[in-house]
Amino acid sequence: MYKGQAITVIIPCLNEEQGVERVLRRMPEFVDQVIVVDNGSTDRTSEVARSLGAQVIREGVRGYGRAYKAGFRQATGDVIVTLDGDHSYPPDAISYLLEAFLHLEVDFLNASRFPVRDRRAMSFKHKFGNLMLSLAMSLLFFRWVRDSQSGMWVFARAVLRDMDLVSDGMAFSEEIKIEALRDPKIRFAEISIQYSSRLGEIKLNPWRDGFNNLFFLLKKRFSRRRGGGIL
Ligand SMILES: Nc1nc2c(ncn2[C@@H]2O[C@H](COP(=O)(O)OP(=O)(O)O)[C@@H](O)[C@H]2O)c(=O)[nH]1
Ligand SMILES: [Mg+2]
Repeated sequence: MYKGQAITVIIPCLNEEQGVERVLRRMPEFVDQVIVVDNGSTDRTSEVARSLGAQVIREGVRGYGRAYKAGFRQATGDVIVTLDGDHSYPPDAISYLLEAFLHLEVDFLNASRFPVRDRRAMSFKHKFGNLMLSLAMSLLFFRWVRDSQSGMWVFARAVLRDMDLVSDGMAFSEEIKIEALRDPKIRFAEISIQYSSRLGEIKLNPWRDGFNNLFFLLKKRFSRRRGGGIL
């Protein structure tokens, strides 16, 4: 519990045995439920996560978005916090983000990786790609978002009820922010965190996922909403 709110942390993992161990060892005591969603890891990700007290969910179909949707269905907390299993996002920032979430009285808080202080954490190509995608999202949805691709968010579980989340892949990260921004009932804010270099191998394919995400933004902007939430 954090100031009367039950907290669920969700971590999607694909072959992150090294990173997830570090992340789980640094998980704050006040977190009530830790969910690791694994779909197809061939290393010891699930065993390591279970041994460190996480609830491990197996999802049959691959994909970052798919994993999150499976995790959301099992979440019981009032507030959901997400981060990668690669130890690039700081578990120590969870208390700081929750404090800001409550203090700012928002419903969705995005943790921005920018400005990146650790030069090894993100290559120039990645920074440039991230900037372009965030710029595209800001222009298409009329709201300045510094880091549309961040994987660390803090939000009230209740907001999922009205979200139309269709992406099963990496575009899920921008989609959940778009759904938050589009809904006038959801108060949105963004603050900076420290981002560091990941442990283990990157799952993102920069060119393929970059263009997919750009295309997804356009599709999301100009297609009709399906309506109905995911929970
Ligand atoms: N369960 C699951 N997790 C995934 C999948 N793809 C990526 N991930 C996890 O999602 C997080 C983000 O992937 P990552 O390679 O770090 O991408 P980046 O942070 O955008 O560079 C990591 O914890 C990955 O292990 C997937 O298909 N299934
Ligand atoms: Mg990552």
